Amino acid sequence: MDERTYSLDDVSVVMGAYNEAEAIGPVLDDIEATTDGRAEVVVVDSSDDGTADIARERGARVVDQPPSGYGAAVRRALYEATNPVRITTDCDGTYPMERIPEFLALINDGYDVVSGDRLYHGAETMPAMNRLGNRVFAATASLLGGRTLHDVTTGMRAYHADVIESIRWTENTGLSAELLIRPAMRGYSVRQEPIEYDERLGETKLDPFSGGAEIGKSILKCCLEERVRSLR
Ligand SMILES: Nc1nc2c(ncn2[C@@H]2O[C@H](COP(=O)(O)OP(=O)(O)OP(=O)(O)O)[C@@H](O)[C@H]2O)c(=O)[nH]1
Ligand SMILES: [Mg+2]
Repeated sequence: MDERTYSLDDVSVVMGAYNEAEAIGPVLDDIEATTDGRAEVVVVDSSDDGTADIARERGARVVDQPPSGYGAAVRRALYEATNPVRITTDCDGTYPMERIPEFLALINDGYDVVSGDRLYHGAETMPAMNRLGNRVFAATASLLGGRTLHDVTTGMRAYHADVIESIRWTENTGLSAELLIRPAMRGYSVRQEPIEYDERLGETKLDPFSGGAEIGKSILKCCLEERVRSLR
């Protein structure tokens, strides 16, 4: 990757939003405060509860998309973003937006991916079943991926845009796992950074059973594909 030092003007913060009227205001206000309003904000929206209006009022770029799942929204948001540092978040109030400048500093230190690790601090606010599921996902991805991965489904990461643009992304609910596993297995430098994780505002959009099964399948598929790729 290039040696350029990036500022907050070079950051795009991106998210999918599906009926997050309760949460999106505070999330966008936190981003505004922590970046001095300098970051581009892209929201891919599938809501019918006024979420898009709240986002536009706060200066975000809103892209409309029919409800098509987490990954379809986040992938589109990552591609719509125009800046060289791309930071993902959920727009549900769970992720610490005040850590954005630190994530940017780690990209400037030379990391290609900075992944917010919710499990390091115990993730006590995460529902117990999700916590258990995430530990199983991390152990599976570490075993099959050949390096220790701590929190493969976190929604908060920073990426150098080259990583986003040089890999073909295929997963939907499992996109977050794919966004960590493929770069890690291709030798990009990945930093796993402990973060706090808060309770969600509003309703969850993920069914823990069908969603969990889909994520498990994505982990197996991505690890296997990357192994085969490394042998070619
Ligand atoms: N545009 C769009 N956004 C979506 C869709 N599904 C989920 N999202 C958004 O993707 C993010 C992740 O969804 P969450 O419901 O927070 O899933 P989760 O983080 O696994 O579950 P929680 O523990 O409840 O937070 C949120 O910002 C959702 O609004 C969709 O079909 N379209
Ligand atoms: Mg969430």
